[in-house]
Amino acid sequence: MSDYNPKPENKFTFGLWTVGNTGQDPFGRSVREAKSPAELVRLLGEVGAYGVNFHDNDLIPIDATAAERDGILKEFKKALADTGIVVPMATTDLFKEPIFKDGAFTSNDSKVRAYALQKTMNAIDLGVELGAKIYVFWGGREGTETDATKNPITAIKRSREAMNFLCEYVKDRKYDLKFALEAKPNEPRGDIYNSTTGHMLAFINTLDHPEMVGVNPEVAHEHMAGLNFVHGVAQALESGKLFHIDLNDQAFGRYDQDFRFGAVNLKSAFFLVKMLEDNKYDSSRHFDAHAYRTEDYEGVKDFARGCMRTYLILKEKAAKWNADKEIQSIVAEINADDGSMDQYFGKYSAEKAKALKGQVFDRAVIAGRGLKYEKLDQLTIEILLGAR
Ligand code: GLT
Ligand code: MN
Ligand code: MN
Repeated sequence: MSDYNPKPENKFTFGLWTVGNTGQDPFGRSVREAKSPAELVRLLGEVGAYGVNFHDNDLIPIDATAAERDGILKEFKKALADTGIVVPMATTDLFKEPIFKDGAFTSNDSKVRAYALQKTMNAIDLGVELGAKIYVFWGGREGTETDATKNPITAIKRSREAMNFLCEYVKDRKYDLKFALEAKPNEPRGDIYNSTTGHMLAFINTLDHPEMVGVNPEVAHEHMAGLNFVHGVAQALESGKLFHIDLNDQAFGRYDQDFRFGAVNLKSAFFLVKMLEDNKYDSSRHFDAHAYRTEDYEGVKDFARGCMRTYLILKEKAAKWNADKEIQSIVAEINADDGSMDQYFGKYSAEKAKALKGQVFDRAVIAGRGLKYEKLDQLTIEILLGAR
């Protein structure tokens, strides 16, 4: 049994906005005093995280003077150096300011669209200066409350134009930086464009430099849409597009809860961790979540430690699942293949098609076989419950 202590190779990261969340919600004010970016880095150092991510304005307030900016950056860099915390990812706040009330890259107002590009270029410069290799785009305001207001086809074209422009900017500056697009179905807009990871994957293929762009799926966002997160992540992984991941938890059908990883759907968290580990996923494991509003900063540390600890426990359980003889014998049995159909698979040929059309299948015999999935799932549950 491991000590479940996080190690740098786990690449556990937190956004400044996660451990820095002060508990403000639409119904209530902050319950924790705000901490500076440097203080948050030190908190992350204390709990054993690997990295910190930020929006431009989490680090530098939007109206900061040049002198204020220099002071904040100096303190932040010192905290990074003192703690060994790195900055793997950065992003732009394109949602908080009133100017983005109707979107950024998809706004009907060309001044808003141009400002969003300018703000993002500046934020990319800042992220790269601090070491970021991944740049996340979460289009929180890119949507509508009513489709009377914006043409959704125009919105897709505007999103594409912005991504193409910013990819060229990165190339022009010779930055070593990739983009990761993060989907969400709704909140804060009534409906957000490119609402799921699947939409994003399809959109990426229409860009001028698709090789520079991948996805950043978030557990809560796919669960809000009622989807199986593991399947969405599988599609991203299989197509080489899983550049980053936002881990948290969420009850189905609720608002964006951003709970501690594993706090709600343990089984789905287990299969997610198993898939990431089995496939040697090697980018950040970013916990995009925050502590309950009931907590003080000790509770915030409990929250952060809890995210990492649950991940490591599930990783251990996944190894147990892979090594369990009974489980593996069922897995082997349900995947057993006598090779008698090999001739029909693989590349199409007219001969194969003709031969396959002539093959006789005994449907009743094939369908009559029990698949032992009840047993397999129960064994999985017993591993999760610590009974195996
Ligand atoms: C915001 C959102 C997250 C995104 C962040 C990146 S900010 O908190 O809820 O899901 O990942 O912009
Ligand atoms: Mn997120
Ligand atoms: Mn979220």
